[in-house]
Amino acid sequence: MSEQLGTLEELPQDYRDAMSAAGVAPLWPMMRNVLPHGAPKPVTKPGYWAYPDLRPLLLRAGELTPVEKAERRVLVLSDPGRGTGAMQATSSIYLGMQLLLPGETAPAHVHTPSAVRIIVEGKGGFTVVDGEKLPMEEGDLVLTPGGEWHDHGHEGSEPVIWLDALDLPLFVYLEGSYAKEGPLQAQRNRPDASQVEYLSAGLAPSRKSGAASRRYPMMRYPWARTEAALLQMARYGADGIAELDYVNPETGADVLPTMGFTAMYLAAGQSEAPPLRSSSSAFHVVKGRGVSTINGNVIEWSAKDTFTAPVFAEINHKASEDAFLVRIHDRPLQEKLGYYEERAR
Ligand code: GTQ
Repeated sequence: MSEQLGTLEELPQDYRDAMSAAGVAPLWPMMRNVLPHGAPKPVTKPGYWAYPDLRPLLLRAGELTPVEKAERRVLVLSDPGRGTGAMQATSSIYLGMQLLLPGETAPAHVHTPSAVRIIVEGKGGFTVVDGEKLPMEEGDLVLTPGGEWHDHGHEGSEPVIWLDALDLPLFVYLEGSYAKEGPLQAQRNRPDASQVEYLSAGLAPSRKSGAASRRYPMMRYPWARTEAALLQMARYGADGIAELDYVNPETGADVLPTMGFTAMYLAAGQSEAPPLRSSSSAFHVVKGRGVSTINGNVIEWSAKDTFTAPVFAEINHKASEDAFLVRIHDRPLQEKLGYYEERAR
């Protein structure tokens, strides 16, 4: 194995010109860029977005740009490693903070990427997915899987703000990202599946033999239940830490093909040093306060803040108050590609 590969500059100019003219280039000067030794070299840098900084900017967007002019009134959280305007927070995860004002609707559309909302603030917002009206309460996780029609509405009296997480970068990379517009959906006359069919973990509606189940049977994960489940786990665990993955209640699989979501609880004073993971991640703080170090960057976070970690990041969390976070990651995608990995520290 040679350590030092040949460079472009070593090659005679006439040869380089001839290669360019023929539309080819030598691999060896670029080999290590695409196949670095031992571990990837991510472009992504740890990012941190304090909610008190984003909120007034988003509310101002509400004054400056009517929803009709925006379709989705969103401020995109750009990876600092790629610069402002980058449509991605990590290699595979897009994050945006979306505002809907009372009485507004965000028109119905369907697209190839999947989206997930984590509700940050406000009452009365809802998303309709495939005819099912999903209330948006603080901390709820709401799925709008790729290929499902969705529109957003607002019946309350205060602004509603939520965090969008999409696997959009992947679809852009694949040149597979597009949307179709349509009329607002007729809503089914019943509460969403989290309130009707999947009220309790371990219980799923019984079906006639052979009856097909829906691909996405439950699209809203109410926060109140997530928090109660985390606290109950932590109560009977050893160390004041609990993690729960959001799963499809019919299959136990991750909720979406590409993105995974994990609810985390760290009791005040607890710390956690997860293994180095090949997945990139974003952390959204639902409640509490603490400090995380991501590749040496110290991030002091509190409720409603968001921060990110590149692949194989060294991550340390410490809660100064009881803290609840949702980790958004791309493990499901990496497992499908057969390379998800965790390395001990
Ligand atoms: O709410 O459907 O942040 O389509 C970006 C693209 C939100 C949405 C985003 C979208 C949406």
